[in-house]
Parts: sequence; structure tokens; C-alpha cells
Amino acid sequence: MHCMAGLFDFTHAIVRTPGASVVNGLREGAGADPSFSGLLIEHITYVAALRGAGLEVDVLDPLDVFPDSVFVEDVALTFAQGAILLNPGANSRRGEVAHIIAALKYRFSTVLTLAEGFADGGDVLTMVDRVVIGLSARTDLIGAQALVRAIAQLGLRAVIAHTPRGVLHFKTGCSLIDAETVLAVPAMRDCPEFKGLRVIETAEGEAAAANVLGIGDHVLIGDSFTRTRDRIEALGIATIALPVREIGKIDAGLSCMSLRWSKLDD
Ligand code: CIR
Repeated sequence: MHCMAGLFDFTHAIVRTPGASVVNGLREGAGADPSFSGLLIEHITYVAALRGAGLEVDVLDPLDVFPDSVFVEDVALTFAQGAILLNPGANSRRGEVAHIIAALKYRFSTVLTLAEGFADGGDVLTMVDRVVIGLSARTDLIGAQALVRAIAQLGLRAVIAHTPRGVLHFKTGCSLIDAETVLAVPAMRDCPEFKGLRVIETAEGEAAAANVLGIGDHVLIGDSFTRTRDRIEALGIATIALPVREIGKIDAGLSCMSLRWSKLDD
């Protein structure tokens, strides 16, 4: 699969081991708590998949005071050109940002800060030619505009889009599965930012499948979403199925558990 133009050619990732408090992670519904041991196994399996794909993975220690801190994707953005510290929209998550700074400074010489407003990394979809920032309950217009400016400082172009009501983050409802193909829930298939791209929908009853993660030549997908997985494979795209049942109980998917980037050649 050489058509990906390097989009998923990540070389590095940062993850954080979940603490026992993860069972109290934020969730929309009143569903059951996840099992801590089950979630830990999902995390270990995830890190093994990233390492199996050749990524160098920095594993940060658990931060028990922040139940959602395993979802490092929401507190920063990482690009080959540099990193940006964000400001999560959920009050209980804001303190997570200070705990990712050292890990980013270790890997990046450029670490920018969001000047104002709120923005979660889960609302940021990196495409080949631009970065799409979805407005959501977590990312407001002031934050999104500040993020457009920060991304421009890194020499990249960003645009602002809308996330449908009821979808937590922009990427809760869509992901790129190759450079020109989006996997989306039906409510997001007509997003103007997908114009010119091929869009395939998640299968009925599998909305949670939309948050997949392209790594190298594979797309990582939740192992219970077999019909959506079939749709992806039917396009000739190889997948790796990973367990996500426990993280799904606190509204998360596969992208949420890592920050990823490609290190530019020195
Ligand atoms: C939260 O509500 O913030 C967490 N329970 C789930 C975060 C999921 N992150 C993501 O979609 N990037």
C-alpha cells in the first residue's frame, strides 16, 4: 500500500499507562464502569501493536489523580514540525496538560501553547494537505481559532469544521483509513471537509468503530466491529483488530490513547 503518502508512517508515540482511577473516567451515559484489569490489558495490547509496527513508544507513568489521563491524545498535538499543548474542554482534564510537558520537551525542540480557549486533540484530524479542527462540546471557536494560528506557526494549514451533536469528539465519528478515504458514522458522511475524498460508513450498530487508527500499512480497529472491518478490508486495506470494550465504556477509541508523529530525517 504505497498510496498513503506517508500519512501513517509514524516513527514515535507517547502513551500513558492508565491508573486505577480510570474506572471513573468521564462518560456521556450512565453505563457500567470499565474493568481496570481489562482496560490495562487493552492498553498493553495497544502499546504492543504500536511497537509491533516499529514505533518507538514512550510510556508515561499512571496519573491517578486524573482518571482520563490515559487519553493523552486530548492534551497535545504532535507533528513532525513540533508539538502544541492544548487546553481540554472538560474541567476535570485541564490539569493533565502540565504532566505531558516534560515528555514533549524531551522529544521536540518546538513546543507551542494554545493561546486561548479550549481544544481537545480528539477533535483534530490530520489529513494529507490540512488539519481539520472540529468544534464540539470540548473545543470552542476561540480555542479552534487559536489552534489554527499555532498550527500555522508550524507551517501547516488548519481549517475549522463542525462536529454533530451527540458525537463527543470530531474523531469519535470519523478517521482517515488512507490518504483519500474517510471512515465516518452516517451523521458525518456529508461533512464539507470530506468533499473530494472517498467516504465509507461504519456498519449499522457499529458507530463506535469510526475511531480507528492508521499506523504504517495497517488500520487498527476495535475487534468487535467485524462488519465495518470487512468494509475496510474490502478496499484492500489491511486491518489489525484490538480489544476496546473497556475503553469504549468511557467513550474512547483507538486514537485517544496515543500521541503519534513521524520524526523528520536529521
Ligand atoms: C473523556 O470524556 O474525555 C474521556 N472519557 C474519553 C476521551 C476520548 N478521547 C478522544 O476521543 N480523543
